Amino acid sequence: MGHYKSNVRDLEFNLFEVLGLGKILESGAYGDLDADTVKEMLNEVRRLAEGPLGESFTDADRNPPVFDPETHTVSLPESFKKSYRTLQEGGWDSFSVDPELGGIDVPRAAYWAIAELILGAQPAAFMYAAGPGFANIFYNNATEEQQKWAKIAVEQGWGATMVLTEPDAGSDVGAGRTKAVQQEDGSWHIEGVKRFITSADADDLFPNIMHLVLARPEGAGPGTKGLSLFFVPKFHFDHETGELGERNGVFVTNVEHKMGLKVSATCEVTFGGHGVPAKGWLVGEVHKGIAQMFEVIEHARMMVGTKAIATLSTGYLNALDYAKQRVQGADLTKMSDKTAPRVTITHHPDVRRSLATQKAYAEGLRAVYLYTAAHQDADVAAAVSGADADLAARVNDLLLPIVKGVGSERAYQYLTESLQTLGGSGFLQDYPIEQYIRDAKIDSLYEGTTAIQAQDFFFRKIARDRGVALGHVAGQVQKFIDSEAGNGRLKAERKLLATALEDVQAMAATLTGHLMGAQEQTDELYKVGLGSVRFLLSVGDLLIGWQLLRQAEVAGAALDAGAEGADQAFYQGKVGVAQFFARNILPELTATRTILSNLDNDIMELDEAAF
Ligand code: ST9
Ligand code: FAD
Repeated sequence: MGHYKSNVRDLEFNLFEVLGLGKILESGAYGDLDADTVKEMLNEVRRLAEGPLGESFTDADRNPPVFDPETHTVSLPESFKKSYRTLQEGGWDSFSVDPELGGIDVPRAAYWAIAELILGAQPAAFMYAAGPGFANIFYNNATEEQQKWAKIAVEQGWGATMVLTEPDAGSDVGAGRTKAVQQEDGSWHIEGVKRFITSADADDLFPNIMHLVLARPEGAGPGTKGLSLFFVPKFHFDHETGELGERNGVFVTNVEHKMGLKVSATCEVTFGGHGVPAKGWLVGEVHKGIAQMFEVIEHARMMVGTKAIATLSTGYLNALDYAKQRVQGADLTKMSDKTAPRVTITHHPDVRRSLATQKAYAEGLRAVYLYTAAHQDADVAAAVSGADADLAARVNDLLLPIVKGVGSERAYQYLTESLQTLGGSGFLQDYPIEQYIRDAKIDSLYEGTTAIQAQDFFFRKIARDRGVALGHVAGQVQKFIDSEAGNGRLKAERKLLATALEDVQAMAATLTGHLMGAQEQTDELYKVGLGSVRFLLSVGDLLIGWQLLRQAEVAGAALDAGAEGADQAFYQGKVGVAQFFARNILPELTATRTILSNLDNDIMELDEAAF
């Protein structure tokens, strides 16, 4: 048995019992794809994830990539390459690209559910497998001539990278100095050094690598708007036949030594520094680099959040498994009886509290990312929340920083509870949880740190959107609160949810007040910055609570209908965890509301020396 513990039952519950995907598929909107086929796909990938894909998880951590500075190449552990190939051979790297590129039309919710299994078992493999997806985005932005290159990239199974970051341009992408010089033949020479680039070399996994690079054309303006997006292949190729040719002047010049996610090679990449020009082509022949790159970033942020949530889920399930077997101490009610029988640790209230919290966040966040994914398809969104295509896109935009920012922060926070459940054994490398924690820490950092997600959420996704998407989601929560959900049994919990919604709305109003106030007094903006991460996490808790209670409603109905055996336990778990979250976590939002309503700028005024 490998390290990875999947939860396909919960994925199916979300897709078919909560989101109602079966009905949408029945309408024929996705061709021949029906619910049974999606279930088969999930089970096929589960087998892969629990078997050969996850098999190399530990070995790949202990034997990280090796960089050869002479040849500018990266060697990956054989065990990992073997795992990766099982993903490729199954076609799971490319099945979801547009049909004209050879993929099948799959609802995004189903796609991300499948992705969760891969991301939980072997996250780096999913990241190396970005080539077809990135080629798809390139295809959608490309000139007719470039579309042929995108097709070649998919057909030949190229790898791909997204290249933004530089030593002095991390969160502040617009500070990038890498330059692009136009050539007479219409191509460009890229010159500069990028760092922290994922999968910039990948041993022999791919025949070629497509780098999507942000660089500043000579004479272009400052900031992100002065950046353009370039397609820079590792090897030149015949633009008609795809036959590979000379090496292009883009070279890996270092590989980082990291805390976790070690088998994912994080590279310094030098363009045009080794006597060979790094030739690139302007994507779509238009200078819209940052907007084009954000199409990639949106997918990558969704991936990062889903990765974190997948890791929390397997962490929780490993902890649960251990807790059910580990015998230690007597039942608390028999603590003074030294001869009392010893019990498994699941009998201890604090272990129960911890397991329930882990379960609530793992399953609640899963529901949130799948609800978000449901808004990535207009027809699914219409069925799930009544949003039209425009609103669906706004809701997706609104929720991406929740999936990414909240998913990563909560996963890391509660994976430590998973480790704690194992006691001292959790600290050992005999169990996967210490690696989960190391591997998941990156999720709150790359693709925009949590602070950046929180600012994106408030300034762009709420204020700039004039609260349209937030209003729609809040309306959905309110509708649930006002309903008879739970047939009388969830009444108290719906009330707690109502308080949480009011708390979040008050926080939004407070931050908006500071934003407006900044027109008169600019340092009012600091208060938004001081409160924004807590606001993001609070909205996350509200959405998790709402989704868990919606699930409890569905589960309650299934129980009333006479669910038995494993199903009965599953549904009882849904009701139990939703009640636990509503009673134990949601009330914390009231304290955060009070804190945010009393924000002051004192620590902004404190001299740096006083820190
Ligand atoms: C990285 C990679 O960290 C890590 C992992 C790599 C893994 C690779 C594999 C992934 C595989 C998964 C995917 C599978 C693919 C499947 C595909 C299937 C088809 N939304 O606010 P402004 C745009 S990479 C959309 O003024 P500043 C917009 O165009 C490194 N667009 O920003 C806007 O113009 P306008 C990641 C957005 O102050 C323009 O930007 N690095 C959004 O100039 C300017 O906006 C980061 O993430 C948005 N949310 O710059 C950097 N926001 O307003 C983090 C902005 O006119 N830093 N735009 O519309 C930031 O995000 C900064 O806030 C900043 C600030 C750079 C945007
Ligand atoms: P900084 O931007 O220096 O941030 C430092 C701290 O300051 C953070 O806590 C941050 O939240 C805070 N901060 C910074 N600016 C603000 C602000 N305006 N407001 C509030 N707080 C702020 N990049 C790529 O282009 N391609 C990749 O494939 C890629 N893969 C990566 C893989 C790994 C393993 C790592 C570690 C990084 C990767 N990155 C990649 C880069 C990654 O996206 C950046 O590290 C990230 O965006 C943060 O930038 P930084 O490290 O320079 O931190």
